[in-house]
Amino acid sequence: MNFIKKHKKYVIAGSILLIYLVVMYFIAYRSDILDKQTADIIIDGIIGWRYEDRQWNNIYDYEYLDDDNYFKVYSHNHYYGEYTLRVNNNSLYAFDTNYDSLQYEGSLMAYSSNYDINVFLFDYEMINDNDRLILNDIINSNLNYNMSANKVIVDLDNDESLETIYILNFYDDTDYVTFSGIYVYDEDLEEVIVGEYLTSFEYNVCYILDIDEDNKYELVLSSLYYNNLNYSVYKDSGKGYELYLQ
Ligand SMILES: [Ca+2]
Ligand SMILES: [Ca+2]
Repeated sequence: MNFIKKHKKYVIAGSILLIYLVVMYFIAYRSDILDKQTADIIIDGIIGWRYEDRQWNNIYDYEYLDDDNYFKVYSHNHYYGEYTLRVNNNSLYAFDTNYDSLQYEGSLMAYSSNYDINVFLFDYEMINDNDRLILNDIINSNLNYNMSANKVIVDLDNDESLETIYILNFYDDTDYVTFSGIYVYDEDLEEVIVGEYLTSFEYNVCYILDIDEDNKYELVLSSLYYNNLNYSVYKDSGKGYELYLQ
């Protein structure tokens, strides 16, 4: 006790130095972890993104998909397991350890990463009368019967309050898309992610996943333009969802 009192100044200085070193160590440690994070995300063999050196880039070369590289494979509402992949002519082929190929219909998303990527599995739900009232208000018109509208309910920002994502597509008599929109509705706040009149694009929400470990989900949207299917990632920038990867 006397020793501490006697050398109070040195004890305080030593403690501050120690705390400083511990904090600096954890900052350097965290920085080192972030530097080493890598991920590949591939959708349908149509598009892929790679995270490396703290940035995302498009994947153009799929030759690296060797037999040792196992990906976690998903549809929007199902996790299939781990498979090796082949990409050929914009198609994705997944093989198990016996080299049997995965039989699937529709869309597949696959990722391989050395950090946690959280995937939210969901089913599309039909809209109800209350949704119609909300949507009438949002798009300021009476919803006609040539409309395809679905919703997905999810807590996008991890605040324990659920958001509703509305997916709307209107068609005219020739099945031409006359309006396509994706909205996020949170109590009485709505946000337009995409919304286009007189468009040939048909948008849908295909995957919901957290690709960057910030506990907030990104949205993977598909856009169908005539027969041309493409995907892009939208991320909440803090001021709403914005195009992040394409
Ligand atoms: Ca929420
Ligand atoms: Ca995120």
